Amino acid sequence: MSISNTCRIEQGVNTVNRREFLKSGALMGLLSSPLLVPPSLKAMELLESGKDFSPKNNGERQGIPSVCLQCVSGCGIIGYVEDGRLVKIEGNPEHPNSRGRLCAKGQAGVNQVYDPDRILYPLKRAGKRGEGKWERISWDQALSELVGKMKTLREQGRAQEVVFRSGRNRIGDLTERFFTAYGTPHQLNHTTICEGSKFVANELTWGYYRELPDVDHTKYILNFGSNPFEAHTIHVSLAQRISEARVNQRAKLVTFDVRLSNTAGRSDEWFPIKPGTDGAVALAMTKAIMDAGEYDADFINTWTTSSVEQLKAHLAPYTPEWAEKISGVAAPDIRRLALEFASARPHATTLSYRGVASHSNGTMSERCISLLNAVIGSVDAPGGYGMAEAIKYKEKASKPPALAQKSELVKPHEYPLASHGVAQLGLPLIEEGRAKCSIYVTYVNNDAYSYPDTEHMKQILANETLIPYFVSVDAYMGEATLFADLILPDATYLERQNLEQEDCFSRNPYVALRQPVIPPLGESRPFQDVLIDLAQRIGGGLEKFFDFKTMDEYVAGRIAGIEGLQAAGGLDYLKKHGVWFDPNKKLEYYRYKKPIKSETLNGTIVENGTIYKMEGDKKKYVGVMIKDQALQGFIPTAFPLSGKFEIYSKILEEKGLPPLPTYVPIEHLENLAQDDLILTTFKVHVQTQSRTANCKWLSEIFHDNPLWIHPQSAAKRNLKDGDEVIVQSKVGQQKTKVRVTEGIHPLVVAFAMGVGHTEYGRYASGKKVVPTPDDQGQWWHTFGVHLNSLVPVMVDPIGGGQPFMETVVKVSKV
Ligand SMILES: Nc1nc2c(c(=O)[nH]1)N[C@H]1C(S)=C(S)[C@@H](COP(=O)(O)OP(=O)(O)OC[C@H]3O[C@@H](n4cnc5c(=O)[nH]c(N)nc54)[C@H](O)[C@@H]3O)O[C@H]1N2
Ligand SMILES: Nc1nc2c(c(=O)[nH]1)N[C@H]1C(S)=C(S)[C@@H](COP(=O)(O)OP(=O)(O)OC[C@H]3O[C@@H](n4cnc5c(=O)[nH]c(N)nc54)[C@H](O)[C@@H]3O)O[C@H]1N2
Ligand code: SF4
Ligand SMILES: [Mo]
Repeated sequence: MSISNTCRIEQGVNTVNRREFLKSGALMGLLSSPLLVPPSLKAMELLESGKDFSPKNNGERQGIPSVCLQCVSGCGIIGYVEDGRLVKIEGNPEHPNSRGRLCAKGQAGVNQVYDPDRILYPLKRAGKRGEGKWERISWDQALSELVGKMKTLREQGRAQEVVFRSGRNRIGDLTERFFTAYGTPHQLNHTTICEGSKFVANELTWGYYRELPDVDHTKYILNFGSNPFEAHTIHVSLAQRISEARVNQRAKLVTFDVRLSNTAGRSDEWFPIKPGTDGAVALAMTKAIMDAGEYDADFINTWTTSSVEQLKAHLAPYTPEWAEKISGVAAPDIRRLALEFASARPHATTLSYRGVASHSNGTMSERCISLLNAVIGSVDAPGGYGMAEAIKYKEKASKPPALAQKSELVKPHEYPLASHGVAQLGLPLIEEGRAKCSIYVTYVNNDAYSYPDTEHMKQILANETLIPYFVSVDAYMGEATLFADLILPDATYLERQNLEQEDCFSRNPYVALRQPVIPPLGESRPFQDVLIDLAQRIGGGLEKFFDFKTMDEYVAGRIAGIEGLQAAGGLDYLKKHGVWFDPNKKLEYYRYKKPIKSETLNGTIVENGTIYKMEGDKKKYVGVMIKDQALQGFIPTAFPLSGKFEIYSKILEEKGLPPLPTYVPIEHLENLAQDDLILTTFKVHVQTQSRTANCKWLSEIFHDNPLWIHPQSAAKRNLKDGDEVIVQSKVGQQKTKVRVTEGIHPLVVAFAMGVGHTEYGRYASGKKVVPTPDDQGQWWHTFGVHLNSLVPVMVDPIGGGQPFMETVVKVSKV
């Protein structure tokens, strides 16, 4: 059963492009998400012909390998170019993670390049801020204006009045280099409007920010609030492996989601859980496992900071019956699933994402979920809850020294454990006066669409006293970019260059190259090149840290220390193949048990069982003593951990927070009034966040997002499918339509992210940015409703995450 909105394929126009596209993947995807399209024969032929995708070998049609950025997953692609025009994108079969598969969004990347509303020239504001009137200017004029302002500020000792914000920034190494050399600590990211709380939970518990479930070998997946068949941050690579595991080793997939997502619909069992209560279910499952004696005592007693006795005592109140009252998941099911999960050990793993992380108890709930893996000893086991490892670059170019000033915008002092910052507070704290902002520079960012309380965010962006000068580096007219004073037209991801790595489910760490498959259109320029240029123009020492002339030179410098890649041919190899990995070097299982070489132990000290090396007055983690052996342990990243799996967290204890995984009820969801509902939000298979609704092929399939509502809740409000409603929260109200469906918890209403734009060009909003007549047969004129203006800015007090999935609302018929 498909629960996505019905598409209108039958009624659309029949251009050749479109038909090819549908044949090649989108239709198949719609019928059977996940959208996994095998590489075509053409790609296979190329592969067999000596694995060389370089243009000269392929005659008229050039195939250039690169990396997709329609979402964050980093799938390998091949862009096919005919007569200088990008005509098609397919999967790169050499890529160890995506293995030649691509989703519909990946294929629609062609649309990003040729979007008729794309910004191709530098633009200067000509009317009032946000009015949408622009004057085309030259690059020289644009950069002179910006450089003038930035130089003056810096000379006056006010470099910290420049605030930089990026969203999906894949050149963070360069932007950090630039803005640190310039002298501002205010470099905001978007992690906490995404999955920040999950990262913090993992960093507090076992060091690495994200788990790498070994789905290839797993027999049991307990999925709390992720939707890997449509979303998840490594979507295609994960979805294809879950599908295979279910066939190959009959792995069982159990999903907890407030809504019948496409993953829930294709799971063995789906539980419509009450929002924000996953932690309670996970704790009750853990208790059931402990009570039945189905736990791994050795792992708990040896490798964690807790013990079987302590855990049993702590879990005593968390009975399945207790969890049933909180979550709505029946106690017998909780017991049964817990024992099934434990009996598959160690080939069993949890999977979780934003359905857990995007709550005000996100960090704690995520810790409850990782505990499940610890008690059954599946941590880094075959088929279990693994850990990725990145290949380290050794920067050749010298790096600017760290700045002494810390940023109150990036890391407000109230949230000392929010290691990835608190992105949603960035603009509100400027308004509060926490830091002065004279120039706001944004890159791949959309505060006015993707953030909570968007009407308020827009007011801040419109306020020239708070933000006197706003420069947006963008390729499209995003809702935030509309407020800019200066727009620098970026090249699309198909026209720019950077290195890429994502956690690889085949346990093959790899390095991939995103490279231009065609030169930038119009006068657009990759921001990476602009940064190199700006550093020279601003000078004053910045140029020292940008002593490379081109991205080629910089990228070659970063990979110079990777021996295997160098032996294979370095940058040339990456340009030909798009990706490099050492097939003989798979991540081993149980790496935490690896002995430490005796020479590494020279000059180390041991404190409470943790081995350190002193670097100046700083203790650097080396390993952990286990039964008189020096072993690698769980390597800390953001926090000073012990090297054991920290079920008991001293760091949390010191902050007065529950040191053991604990269920923290979400107060405002506990005290709902009779007619209150909980507004949640989700991703769909063919749109990504704020960034793909301009793709004609995608918006043709998905352009409307009526609010999902359960028949019982609809009946109480006298609503039928398609009726108009007003949704009201404490920060705003908005009109939308409803879709009545059994596939949602009766207390919940849900809207899809990705559409409902008010800008972003004709295909996303009906508004033309560039007045060309060519609409390529656009037949839809509804664009959905985005409800982020109803979501209040909130903060998970531990991990800093923005709770997007717990807005209390009233829904009434218009
Ligand atoms: N309601 C709701 N809100 C959500 C979510 C949700 O599920 N529901 N999800 C959250 C999550 S997980 C995330 S990660 C965030 C995502 O937040 P977004 O801001 O949507 O995502 P990004 O991809 O970081 O930034 C996209 C913006 O960058 C600009 N852009 C697009 N392409 C380019 C380009 O090639 N170059 C440059 N320079 N700019 C470009 C455009 O203005 C575009 O709007 O949203 C969060 N907000
Ligand atoms: N197609 C597509 N793929 C994407 C993206 C995209 O925009 N589109 N964005 C990428 C990014 S940046 C990210 S961070 C990932 C996000 O990947 P996911 O986290 O997998 O996706 P989401 O839709 O954000 O949230 C997952 C699910 O949480 C459910 N949920 C809400 N509240 C609760 C709850 O209290 N408990 C439980 N158990 N479930 C709940 C929602 O119904 C939703 O189905 O996806 C990435 N991949
Ligand atoms: S999953 Fe993401 S990276 Fe992979 S093809 Fe789809 S949009 Fe591109
Ligand atoms: Mo995200």
